[in-house]
Amino acid sequence: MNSTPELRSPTPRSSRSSRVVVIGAGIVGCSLADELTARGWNDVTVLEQGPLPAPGGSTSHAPGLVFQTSPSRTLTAFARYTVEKFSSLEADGVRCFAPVGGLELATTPERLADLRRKAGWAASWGVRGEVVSAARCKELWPLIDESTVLGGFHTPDDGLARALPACRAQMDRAVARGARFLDRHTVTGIEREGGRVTGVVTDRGAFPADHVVSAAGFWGPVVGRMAGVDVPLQPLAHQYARTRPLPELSGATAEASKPILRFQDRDLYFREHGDRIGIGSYAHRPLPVDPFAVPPYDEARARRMDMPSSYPFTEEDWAPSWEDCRRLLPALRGSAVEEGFNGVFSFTPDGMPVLGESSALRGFWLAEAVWVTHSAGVARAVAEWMVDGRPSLDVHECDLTRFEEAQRSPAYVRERGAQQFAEVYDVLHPLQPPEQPRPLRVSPFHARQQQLGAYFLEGGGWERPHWYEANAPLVDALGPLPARDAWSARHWSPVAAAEARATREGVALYDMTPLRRLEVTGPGALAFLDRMTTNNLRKKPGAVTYTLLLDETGGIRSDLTVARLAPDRFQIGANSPADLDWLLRHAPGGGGGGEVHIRDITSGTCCIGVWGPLARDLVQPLTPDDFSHEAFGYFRVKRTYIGHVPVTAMRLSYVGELGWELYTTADLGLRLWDTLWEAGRELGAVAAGRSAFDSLRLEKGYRAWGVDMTDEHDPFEAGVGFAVRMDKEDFTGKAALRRRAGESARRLTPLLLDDPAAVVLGKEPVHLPALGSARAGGAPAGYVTSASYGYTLGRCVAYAWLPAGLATGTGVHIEYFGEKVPATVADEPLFDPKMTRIRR
Ligand code: FAD
Ligand code: THG
Repeated sequence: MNSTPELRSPTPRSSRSSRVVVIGAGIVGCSLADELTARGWNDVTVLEQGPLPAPGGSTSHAPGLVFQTSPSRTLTAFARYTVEKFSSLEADGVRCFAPVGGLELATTPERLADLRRKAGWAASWGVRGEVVSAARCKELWPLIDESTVLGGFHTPDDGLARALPACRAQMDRAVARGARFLDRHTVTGIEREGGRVTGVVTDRGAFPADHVVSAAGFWGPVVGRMAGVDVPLQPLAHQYARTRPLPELSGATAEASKPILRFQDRDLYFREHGDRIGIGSYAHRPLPVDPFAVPPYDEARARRMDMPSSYPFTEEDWAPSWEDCRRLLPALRGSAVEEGFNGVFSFTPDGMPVLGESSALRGFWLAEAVWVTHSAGVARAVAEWMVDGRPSLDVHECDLTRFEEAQRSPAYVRERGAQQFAEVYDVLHPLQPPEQPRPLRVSPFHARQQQLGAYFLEGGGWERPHWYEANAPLVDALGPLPARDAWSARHWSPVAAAEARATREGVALYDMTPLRRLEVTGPGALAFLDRMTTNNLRKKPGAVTYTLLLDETGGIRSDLTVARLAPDRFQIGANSPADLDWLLRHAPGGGGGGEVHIRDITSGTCCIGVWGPLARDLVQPLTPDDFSHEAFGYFRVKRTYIGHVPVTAMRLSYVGELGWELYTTADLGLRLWDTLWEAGRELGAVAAGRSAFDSLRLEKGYRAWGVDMTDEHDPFEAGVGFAVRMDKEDFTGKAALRRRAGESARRLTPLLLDDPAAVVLGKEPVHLPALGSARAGGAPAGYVTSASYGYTLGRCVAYAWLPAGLATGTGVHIEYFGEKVPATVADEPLFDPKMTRIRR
């Protein structure tokens, strides 16, 4: 990977002399030392408060089950690398991975369906797996009572990671390359100067460093506090027990021979330990642990079951699970638990790891809330990030900057962490909102939305209406809609179809408040934004530009709208909190100076999208300005008034209709809503929600960053090359784009499902029958990113990463719950390709 001169990062890169201190010698710290030294960063010191080789963190007693498949492509890729790497590692002659396979059981139809969905993810992300019969489950695990089992998901390449040997093997390699591991060193302080980390202090002296990585596991918040960095993870205890030897397993020579087993319907998992069975349970109440109150390692007390990360076994929490175990495995009826403990590990508000460099303290990195399963993949990503400036895999779901400020309070982290524990094995719909804490963030229109019967889901802490029951009477006029399967009918309503139609035929109000807004001001603002993004921003005030933030390899960091409000004043429509971090990180003076000043104005402002063919009829009478096409063109911005409310009006539309985004301050939001609502009455204006919004944007082919495209993709293969001006002087990523131009073998491809009644939801594998890839067990050609029913088109629209060059009309199969759903490669945009609806 090249580092191009236009990237001016405050972090020193690729200097062989970077001194790294890693805090913690659990599986993450050991893997990281290995991955860093493998990249030539040999000045690595790992500081560990406990004694090696089993210092007493979560790794010291992790049973090491590795189920690779997850809804997250990133986590699955992490896990695949762990399996690959540990399979090649040995310590004391012991292989660090035992490929016994994995088996997940279904005892309810809902779970069986979910396993079919999971088989889809496995195929999409490249893990072998197959949904199998109850009889096959019994063959694989003869001790189960299969009478209540409906089927299972068998993954032959899953298995057991031997966590401590894997620590040893990676530690030894790192040490051979020059790393140091110092145990019985407790880090007590993080030293910094001028916003950068300079080293750590321990009970046995100070260690200067250019980079400090906290791999302190569930102690993360404690180390974070030393650095002044919030670490959003909640430690919780989880019960693990081993039975007495079972006669049924006597004579077992191997540590384990049967697949690792999950019984999610009862929140349980199992593995063999020779002739005993190890059982883990998530069925009990959440048992939060205060990381600040964890007793230090006590040499006198320490045994495997008595370490800082293990608390006494609470029998009363175990009892109901034991009954469930004995029902599933009748051989346990004559047995008992021999030893058990409540082991502590980390849960984050969204269940994902927290990785990356802190924006509050440069050079201070986090690699926390990581399972053994994902440890090697995480370590590789963090090492690449430190050495090369970015991981090769898209890790935005794990980036510590993903959390909104409102999602970092201890109360939020505690509640959501406990919920993640409780939901670990639940069948979760992709739209399922958290129950608590809600409502957290609401737009100024919230009360009106409630009056209209909004069906709220949640995103980024925001309450977001998906449709409004007040529009239910419009459904009758639609004609019959295809029936939905139970899964795709969740968090969905036919009212969304009515709202989509109202937008295409009349006018609708969309609450766009959660759309992130940044303000960039100062004499250096234009030059800065021009250098950071791909499109031409050197236009007169009044212009809005769709443009891309690329990283130095040409990968898409985000797509933005940049409105030039005044010569030195820009308003940016952005995606995630990471965009703010990225801009601040690269701005002269850190974005807080007079030259360039960057501010997130989302919370203090609000936005309504007024879209549809009647949008002009609605807005024009309310404003003193001329909103005609001639006076207020497409992708233009004006400061004006709507009734009493001063607004910034931008003429653009993510739903592909005539109209405006109207921005004002939060205090005036309700007035803006009411003004538009009153005026809209005679035009039949409706409020419309995100369900319609998603459908309309996919018909129009507008990409969603983080879903359809990420930093793994370049603009050309993602279909947003039109926003790149290669003739522009220079911008981050330009040199890399020139190098990779035309190389791409893949393309974000629009698909239309053939059957008007069929739907898919996203993440499904796509097969190309013409290439023979639809054979049973054959690897898919790609996977769906976004999908939504296109109510205007009368077909479900899906976008998928597929081999480049597929002709329009090519037939494909999308695998949905194990069924092959035929679809056809289409020309985009699928709707209004001549833009006659927007430009008029
Ligand atoms: P740790 O192993 O906790 O390492 C962190 C280290 O940092 C510790 O050794 C600690 O002593 C050290 N440290 C902390 N503070 C300081 C300081 N100030 N100075 C110096 N050193 C410090 N995962 C799976 O993938 N599969 C499983 O089957 C599985 N089962 C589990 C069962 C149980 C009962 C438990 C408790 C966890 C299980 N996990 C499992 C989770 C997994 O064990 C952890 O997520 C993983 O081990 C975390 O590794 P780590 O390196 O981040 O943390
Ligand atoms: N509104 C505003 N900012 C945004 C979004 C938004 N920023 C983030 C995200 N959404 C950006 N995504 C898009 C995607 C497409 C368009 C606008 C924002 C769009 N594209 C037109 C097209 O492709 O035909 C116009 C492109 C052009 O003329 O350059 O409108 O929703 N404020």
